[in-house]
Amino acid sequence: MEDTIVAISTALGVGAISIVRVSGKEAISVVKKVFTNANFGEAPSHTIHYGYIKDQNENIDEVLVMLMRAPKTYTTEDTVEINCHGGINTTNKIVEVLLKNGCRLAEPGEFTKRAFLNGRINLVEAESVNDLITAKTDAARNMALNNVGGMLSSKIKNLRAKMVQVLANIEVNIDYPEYEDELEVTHNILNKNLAEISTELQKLIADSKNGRLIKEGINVAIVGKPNVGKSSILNTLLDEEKAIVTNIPGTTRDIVEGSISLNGILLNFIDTAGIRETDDEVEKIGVIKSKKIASTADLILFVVSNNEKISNDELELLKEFPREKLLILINKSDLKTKIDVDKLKGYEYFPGNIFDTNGLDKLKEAIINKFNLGKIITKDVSYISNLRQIELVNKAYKSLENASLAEEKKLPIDIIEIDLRDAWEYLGELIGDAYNEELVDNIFANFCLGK
Ligand SMILES: Nc1nc2c(ncn2[C@@H]2O[C@H](COP(=O)(O)OP(=O)(O)OP(=O)(O)O)[C@@H](O)[C@H]2O)c(=O)[nH]1
Ligand SMILES: [Mg+2]
Repeated sequence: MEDTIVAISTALGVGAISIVRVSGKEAISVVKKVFTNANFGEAPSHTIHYGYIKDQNENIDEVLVMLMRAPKTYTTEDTVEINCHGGINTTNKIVEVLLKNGCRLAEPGEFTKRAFLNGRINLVEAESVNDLITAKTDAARNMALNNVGGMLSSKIKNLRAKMVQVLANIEVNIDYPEYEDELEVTHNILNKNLAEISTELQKLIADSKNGRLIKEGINVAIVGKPNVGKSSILNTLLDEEKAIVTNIPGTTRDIVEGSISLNGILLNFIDTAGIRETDDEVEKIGVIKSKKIASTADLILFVVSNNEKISNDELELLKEFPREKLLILINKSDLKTKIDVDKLKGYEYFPGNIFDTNGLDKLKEAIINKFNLGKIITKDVSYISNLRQIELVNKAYKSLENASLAEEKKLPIDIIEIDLRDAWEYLGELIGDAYNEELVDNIFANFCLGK
């Protein structure tokens, strides 16, 4: 935190402009040493300056430099952003010059980590910055932006405030146990408040499923035996010739991926190698991979051919997958029906083919129904959405349930207090009120360099 850090904040590649960001106590004095504009060092905050970045006497690039003095900056420290020409050599050279003059290269996410450690944003807001950068749909971006702005953390803070009120009430009782009436009142209030908080936590947990869907989308593995038309289906869905299609069984060897947005939710389709017994070494690896992809997918689109009898191998394979994760597409419905659909009794299946887009509309409809996508509110929401957050809210909920149970049994009030305090602490951990250094390092390690 004492070091002055530097990093390229834009993607490294050829572009009109790149931004090199510097933050820390020496940010202004280091840049002053390598910048030709003489007014820069004494200029007021939030001003832009024109000049050249130089390496001793050699000009490196013509730049615009943004000067932002603490504390109204991203990190709350003195911050300088150099807008240079967006060439790889130019940008790297500017970083090199700054390193030579006293900066240290920032770690991934270190600017945002400083914003957190310096108290400008809380942990949930910091995580949302990353969500915003990686958002792939309008809904994901909208949710992340709300959370960067504090929508989710204020929900958590309100819950904690309610808990504190109840805790204070309990404290009064522990301090003045001689008032019997007071104890009765406390139990009544406690009952009502615990129920209220519990409902809100339950809602947070229930909504987190939507949060994950909005943020990560749905992974759909397209699996089945060779030649049933899996890759053709992928191409039709994406409206793009992404995967190779031939009438030779065993065409697809490796996975091919592509995504579309459905009701604002990202569907990631993963086409896999047709599953069959084979002596071909490459195909074997493909088959193992297909099964692995299917086992981790949110949905398995199992493709069979309308034009063939369903084989025992296919029926055996179907049994390997959890039924609730399966949708069966009877492809090639334009061809003569030879399949015996009775064998698919108990499974959710529907016909389709790659020439009739309405058929694939049915597939989309089936996915919408399966994941309740029609009911998900994707606008102006602030769901919890990562595993860390979900785990902590679950822990808070469990502690609260224990408190409610103790309350029901009319156990001594200080026992209830312990559970309630635990719940309050878990939510504190969620927003980073209390944090563990290793955990914080882990969170920010997933960020891009320069953010
Ligand atoms: N008539 C008809 N032919 C189809 C349909 N879908 C795919 N095909 C044909 O079926 C053959 C196999 O298609 P692919 O998409 O390569 O099949 P696959 O399941 O990916 O096969 P592997 O990669 O070998 O596992 C090709 O000749 C396609 O043109 C369909 O709906 N109707
Ligand atoms: Mg294929």
